[in-house]
Amino acid sequence: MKLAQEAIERLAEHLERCELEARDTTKITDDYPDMDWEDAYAIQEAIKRRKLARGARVVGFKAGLTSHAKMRQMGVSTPCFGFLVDDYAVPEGGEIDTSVLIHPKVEPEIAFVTKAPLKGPGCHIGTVLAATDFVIPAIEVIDSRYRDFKFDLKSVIADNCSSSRFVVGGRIAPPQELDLRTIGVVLEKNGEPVAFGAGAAVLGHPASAVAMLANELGRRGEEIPAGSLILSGGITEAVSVQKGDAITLRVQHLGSVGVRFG
Ligand code: OOG
Ligand code: MG
Repeated sequence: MKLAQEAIERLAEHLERCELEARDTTKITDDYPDMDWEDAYAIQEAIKRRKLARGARVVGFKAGLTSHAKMRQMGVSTPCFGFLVDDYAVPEGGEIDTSVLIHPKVEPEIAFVTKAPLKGPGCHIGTVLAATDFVIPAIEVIDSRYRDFKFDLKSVIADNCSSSRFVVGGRIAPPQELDLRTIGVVLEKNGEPVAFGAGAAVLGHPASAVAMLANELGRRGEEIPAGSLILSGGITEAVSVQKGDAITLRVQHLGSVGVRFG
């Protein structure tokens, strides 16, 4: 760790204020170029503690930057991991108020819901599929607190990987009934198809993103508890949305899920 606890708490407060007040900021590594990976995750943890103190509940986790399309779009080469709280959940078919967001984008994802704990190191696709109760289509809404979505990996980890909202819906299925590598997804904006892909875009198989998350948490002595919802990462580039847009995600064999921006 390179940063003092006081700086970690101050940066967490700053980033969370930007989230709650829908304000953007420059990336924190501009002011703290020496901060390390541990500092980045410590800031994310301090943001989590602030939310828990206000009564939020952790409902799951997310993996981000797990496809080449996303890594290319954001100019990074390694995935990042964050947490999800109940405040981020939006009901299927619901409306998201854009006035409380900065510059939202949507991503087509496959979400996993676990029935057994997953504890790394040593997790792989097999352990993940065995611990998965079902998979379900998910639209993730990301809203980086950094101006124009310009960040590096440490800054985005500190910012809880741009987490903002998520919507799950459509059909659920046990993962053994599907080939998650070849499963096709179509993302539609106002009825027009705008992005397409297949599950293999996420690290070859979306379950490998969940395995990486479990192994990363394991290094910190934590696990993915049973009953967690995990977003495995955008299959395509993220698509910008504005007030008035309607988004539908269609996933082969798993129906569709939609959300509107008001
Ligand atoms: C970081 C979060 C990326 C994904 O699914 O790749 C992410 C960002 O691009 O702002 O959630
Ligand atoms: Mg995502």
